[in-house]
Amino acid sequence: MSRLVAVSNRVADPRNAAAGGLAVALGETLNATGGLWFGWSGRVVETAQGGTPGEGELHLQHAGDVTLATVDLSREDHDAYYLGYSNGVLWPVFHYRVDLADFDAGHLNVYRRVNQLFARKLAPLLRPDDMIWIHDYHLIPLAAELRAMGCGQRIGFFLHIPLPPPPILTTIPQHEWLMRALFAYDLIGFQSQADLEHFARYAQSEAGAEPMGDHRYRAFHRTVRAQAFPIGIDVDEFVSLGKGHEAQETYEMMMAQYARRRLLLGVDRMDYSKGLPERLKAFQALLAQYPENRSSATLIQIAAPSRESVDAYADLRRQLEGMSGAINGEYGELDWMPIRYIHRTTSRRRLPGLCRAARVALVTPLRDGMNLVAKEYIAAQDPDDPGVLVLSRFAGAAEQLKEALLVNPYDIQGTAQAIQQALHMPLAERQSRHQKLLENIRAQDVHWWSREYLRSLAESDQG
Ligand code: ADQ
Repeated sequence: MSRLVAVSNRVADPRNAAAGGLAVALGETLNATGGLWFGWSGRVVETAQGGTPGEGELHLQHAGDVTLATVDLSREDHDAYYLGYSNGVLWPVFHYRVDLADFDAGHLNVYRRVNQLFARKLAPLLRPDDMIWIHDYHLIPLAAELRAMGCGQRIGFFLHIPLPPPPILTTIPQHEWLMRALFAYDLIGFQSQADLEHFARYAQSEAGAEPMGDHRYRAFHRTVRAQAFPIGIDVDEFVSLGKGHEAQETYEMMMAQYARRRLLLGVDRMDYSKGLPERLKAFQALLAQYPENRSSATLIQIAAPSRESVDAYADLRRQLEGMSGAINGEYGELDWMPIRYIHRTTSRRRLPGLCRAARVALVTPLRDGMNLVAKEYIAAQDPDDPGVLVLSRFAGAAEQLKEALLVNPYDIQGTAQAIQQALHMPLAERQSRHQKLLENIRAQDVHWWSREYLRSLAESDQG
């Protein structure tokens, strides 16, 4: 088996399974192959350290058999690459929010320069038969930069966020450059069939690509394989986290406090893609239209701080604070507040307990690559008395989780009705929906995801 080289914006210690995410997904293969994980160190150095601006220092660390290689970034590079282009242009447009994109700020050059820097630092660490797996929108041009330096290894890319259809994608002035860069990979993975279809449509209509069968497309003098690989969670790990002391304690505390009440739960990063204002409006509509929920239903909304130096995120924070205050002011009683809004990260160890205590989960993004909270909620339920998942049809997860109550989060009244249905769903229906959902997230868990992806990468023709 080839050595796995994983590349992502942030790097984690794969021995720390409780970190969740990519550490769990890639840890197994990285360990088995004595792999290398490369990315930004998370450190911003105020002045470039002895070199040309942006020339970051490389740090090598060992985590068991895995090598972690990370690079520092200068303030200027970090701000333009990470905040400016990745999160100021690619994130909003890929989430269909063209209105929030800042195309004029000129961050593209630095986005490219940082990818070149990563390529320069990574290339000397590579071996000829390595298999390289690059993750997410921060690093789209990395393979092209590595190829320009003569790297002929198999290189795959996985996009964790959605890919919008051509009329939206082409609003990015450099869309052709970005898509050409994608053709430097051997395999491109998307979260959903919808994203894959958008890629195929773009490739055909904008790049004149011919579909060649077996998931392959040829354009820009290269052939690339493109497929959907919906990312999953480590179900067993989340279930065992749920048996831990902190999860149990959280569950018991919630059950004691909300014994007479119905608990609804939202857990997200504070991000405009997650549909948080619309969710609060739908909850408000529930209280207005179905008064039996007053003094009874409580929404705990946890919104972890994220990218706070980007304006749109600071605006969202103010909006949510205002809305939750207004709804609590209108409907609150001396002994009941409808919304508990928490602007902090919850410990991952407590999360399963919180999920298990909630009768209903509201996972209602306006657009989401996948959304793992939906899957974690299912994994945390008691199969004998499971809660109900209300899920946006615009989350990648909706392609798999058909037995959830699927909603259009822009339709406030429709979402309120679905929440009401969830709160009153008979036990037998809850059980049968949950059983199918659990089978689904078990069949396509995170280990399935990395296995399938790496198998396809190993099989893909090069170039
Ligand atoms: P995110 O946008 O960060 O990820 P998501 O998949 O919902 O979104 O969450 C990732 C992880 O963060 C989950 O394990 C979740 O439990 C945790 N998390 C989220 N909010 C939290 C909070 N308030 N407190 C504690 N933990 C929290 C991107 C894409 C998603 C895609 C993932 C993985 O935007 O669509 O599912 O990558 O590919």
